[in-house]
Amino acid sequence: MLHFNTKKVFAFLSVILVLSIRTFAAGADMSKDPGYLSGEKTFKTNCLTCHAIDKKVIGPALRGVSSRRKEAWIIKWVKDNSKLRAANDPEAIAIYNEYNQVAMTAFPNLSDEEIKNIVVYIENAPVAGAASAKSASAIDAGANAPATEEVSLWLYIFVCVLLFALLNLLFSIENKVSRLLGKELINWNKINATMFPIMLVAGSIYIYYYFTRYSPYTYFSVGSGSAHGLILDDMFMVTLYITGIVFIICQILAFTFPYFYRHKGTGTKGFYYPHNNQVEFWWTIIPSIVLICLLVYGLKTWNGITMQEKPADAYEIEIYARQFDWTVRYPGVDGKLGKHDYHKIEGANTVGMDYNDADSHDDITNVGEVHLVVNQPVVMNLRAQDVIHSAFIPNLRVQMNAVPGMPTSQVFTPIVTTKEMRARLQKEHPNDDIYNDWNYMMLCNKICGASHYMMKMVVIVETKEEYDAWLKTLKAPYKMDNAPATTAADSTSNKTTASN
Ligand code: HEC
Ligand SMILES: [Cu+2]
Repeated sequence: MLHFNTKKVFAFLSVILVLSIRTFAAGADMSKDPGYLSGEKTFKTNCLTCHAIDKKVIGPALRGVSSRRKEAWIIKWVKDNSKLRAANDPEAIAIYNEYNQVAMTAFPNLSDEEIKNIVVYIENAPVAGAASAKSASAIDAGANAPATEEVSLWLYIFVCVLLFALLNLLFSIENKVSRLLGKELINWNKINATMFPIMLVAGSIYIYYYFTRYSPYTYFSVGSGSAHGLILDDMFMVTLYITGIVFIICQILAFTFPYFYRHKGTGTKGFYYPHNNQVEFWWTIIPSIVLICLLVYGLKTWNGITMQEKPADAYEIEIYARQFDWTVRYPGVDGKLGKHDYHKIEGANTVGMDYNDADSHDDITNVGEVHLVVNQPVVMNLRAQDVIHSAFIPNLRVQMNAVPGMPTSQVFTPIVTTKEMRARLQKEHPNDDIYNDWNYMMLCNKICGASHYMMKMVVIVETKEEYDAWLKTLKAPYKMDNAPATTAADSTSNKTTASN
C-alpha cells in the first residue's frame, strides 16, 4: 500500500489553494462608455483570433498602439495593410517582417469610427487576469466562470485528497494490528461484495443529479432551431431510449451479482455453468436485429438530410474558412455566387473571387457574423484556405467539414429566429442573465491550430425583411477594389485585381 508523508501533502496542497485564489486587479472603469463598448464588440468579433491586449499571440500585443502609431496609420492599416506595404510605408513593412511576413486580414468593411472605438477599447481594457465577472458579450459567457467557483473546485479536490490520506493512514494501522494479532480484522471479501450495490445506488443518484442539474444547459433542452434538426433529435432520442434501457438492465445485473453470489464462508461451493447454446443464440440474434434496425433508421435519416436536392426556393451563401476566422459571401442582387480561384486572393478580395466572372461583382463578404433567413432553405457552401475546418452550429444541428481544395455544402432550413430562440432560453433560465444576449454560434469543430478555440462567429436568423435591410449595409469588395466603379464590359478582359 502507498504511504504518504501526510505533512508534506498538506503543505503542498495549501500552496496550491492559495495560488488558485485569483487576484483582482482594477482597470479604468470605461465599461459604460458607448465607444468603448462598441470597440470591445468589434474587437472581439474581428481581432481576438490573432490579437490579445497585453500578450503577443499571432499578432503583437495591442495595448499602447496609439502611442507608437498615428491614428490615421492605424485606420489605414486595419482597413487594408497590404495597401500600406504596396505604398512602401516603412512602419508597415518593418512590422510585417518582424512578424515573419504573416499577413493580417484586411477589414475594408470597418468604418473609421469603428476602428477608433477599437483603439479606445484596447487602451482602456482591463488588464488580463483581472476577473470580469460578467462579460459584455455572450460569446465568451462560458469562458468567464466566476473566480469563486474555481476556488471551491480546488477546495473540493483538497478535501478529497485529505480523506484519501486519512483512509490510507487508518488502513496501514489496521494492517499492522492484524499482523500483530495474527488474524484478519476485516473481511475484505464481504466489504468488496457489498461495495458493488452501494456503488450502484450512489452512482445512480449522482448521475440523476448531474442530468437534472446540467441537461437544461445542453442544446437539446430548447429543441432544434432547424427543420432537419427535429428529425435528427427524434432519431437521437429513439436510439438513446433503446440502448439506454439495455444499458441500465446490464448495469444493475453487473453490480448486484457480485453481492448475491459473494463467498459466504468455507462451506459454500460455486455452481459451475459453462455453456448454453440456446442462450448464446438468442442474445446474439436479438441485439443484432435491434442494431440493424437502428442503423438503417440512422442511415435513412442522415441521407435524407445530406443528400437532398437544392430546393427551388433556396438561396446560396458561401462560408470561407481560414485560420482562424470565417468569411461569409452572399450572392448579391443577381442571386448567384461568382466563380472563385485562390490565386486571386488579394486586398479586399479575401476569398479569391474571380472578377472575370461578372456574377462576382455584386458578391458581398463579411466576417464576424452570418445572417440567415428564417423558414427559407439555404445552401451553405464551404471552402477552406489552409487546413480542414468544420462549420458547426449546435442549435441548428448543422455540421459540415470545410476542406481545402474540396468544396462541400449542406442544405438546411432555420425555423426559429434568434429572437425566438433567445426568448425560449430566457424562459428556461429565468435567473441566468447570460441568455439576455444569447446568439446562435458557428464554431469550428476541427482542431485547426493554436487559436482554433477562437474560431467562431455569431449566426443571426431573422425575417427576410431584416435580412435584406442588413445586406444593404454591406459593400461588395469588387467595388472597393475597383473604385471608381468600372463597367461590366471590361470584366471580360484579363483584368486582375493587382491594379492597386
Ligand atoms: C489573421 C490574424 C489577424 C487578425 C484577424 C487581426 N490581426 Fe492585426 N496583426 C496581425 C499580425 C500578424 C500583425 C503583425 C504585422 C504583420 O505581420 O503584418 C498585426 C498587426 C496589427 C497592428 C500593428 C501593431 C503595431 O504594433 O503597430 C494593429 C494596430 C493591428 N494589427 C490591429 C488589428 C485590429 C484592430 C484587428 C481587428 C479589426 C486585427 N488587427 C485583426 C494579425 C491579425
Ligand atoms: Cu478551424
